[in-house]
Amino acid sequence: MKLSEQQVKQFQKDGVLIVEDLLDEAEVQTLRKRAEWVASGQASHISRGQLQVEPRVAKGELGADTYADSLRKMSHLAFHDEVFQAHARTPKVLDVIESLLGPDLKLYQDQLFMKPPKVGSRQGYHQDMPLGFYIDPPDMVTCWAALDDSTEENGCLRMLPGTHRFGVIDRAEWEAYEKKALDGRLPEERLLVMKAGSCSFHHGLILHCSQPNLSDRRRRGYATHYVSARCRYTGPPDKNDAMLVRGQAIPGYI
Ligand SMILES: O=C(O)CCC(=O)C(=O)O
Repeated sequence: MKLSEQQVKQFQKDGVLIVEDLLDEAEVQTLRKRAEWVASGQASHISRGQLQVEPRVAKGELGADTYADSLRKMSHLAFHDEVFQAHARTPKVLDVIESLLGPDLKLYQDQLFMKPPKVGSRQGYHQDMPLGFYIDPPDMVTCWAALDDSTEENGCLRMLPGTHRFGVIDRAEWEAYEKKALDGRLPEERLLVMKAGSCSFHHGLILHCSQPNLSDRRRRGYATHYVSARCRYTGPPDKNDAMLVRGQAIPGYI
C-alpha cells in the first residue's frame, strides 16, 4: 500500500490526501463494534476521563438519546485497547504513513471523533501541532479513518490545502479563517466527503475544521496521529508515551 511518487508529491503540495477504501467492511465493522462498547461507558479499561461529552449536552442545553450519542470524542484508546491498537498498527495504514514520514514511526496520540447526530458540534479552524503535540521538526501525519459515510450534511472534515507550508501560525489567524468560513468566504475550502472505510491523511500543520452534524446520521472518524521516531520530543518529560509502531526507536529522540 506504499504511495506512488505522484501521491507523495500531491501530499507535499496539499498537506492532505484521501486513500479510498483503505479499510474493508469487516475492519470497519470491528472498529464500529468496539467504539459502540467503549462509548457505552461500560468498558472498564477505558476511564471516563478519556470520554468527552459534547459541550452543549454537558451544559444541559441539548439532550441526546444515549450516553454514546452525547460524546464528542474518545481519546488515547490505542494505548489501552487491543482493537484500537491493532488498527493503529495496521500494515496498510503504516505503509501510507511510512511513504510520508519515513521508516521509523511512533503513534503519538489518537482520537475517535464521534460527531453524534443532531448534537455533534462544529470544530473550528485549527492546526493540530500546537494543540499538544510536542515534537521538532513537526513531522506528524494523521490517518483519519471514516467509520461512517462522511458527507457535507453530517459534518465531514474541511481542509485548506497548502496551509501546512505556512508553519505554525498564531491563533488570531486561525480565528480570521474561522470567521471567513462562517461567513461563507472561503472558496479554497476542500470538503473531504468519504465513504466508510476510506481514510484521509493530513499533515500536522494543515488548517482544518468540521461543521456541526445537523443530520440524523452518525459521522465517526478515528484519527491516529503518527510522528517520525527521528523527531525530538520537546514537551513535559512525564507526558511522552509515544508508542513505536514501525521500524526502530532512536536513542535521544522521541
Ligand atoms: O473529526 C473531526 O471533526 C475533527 C478532526 C480533527 O480535527 C483531526 O483529526 O485533527
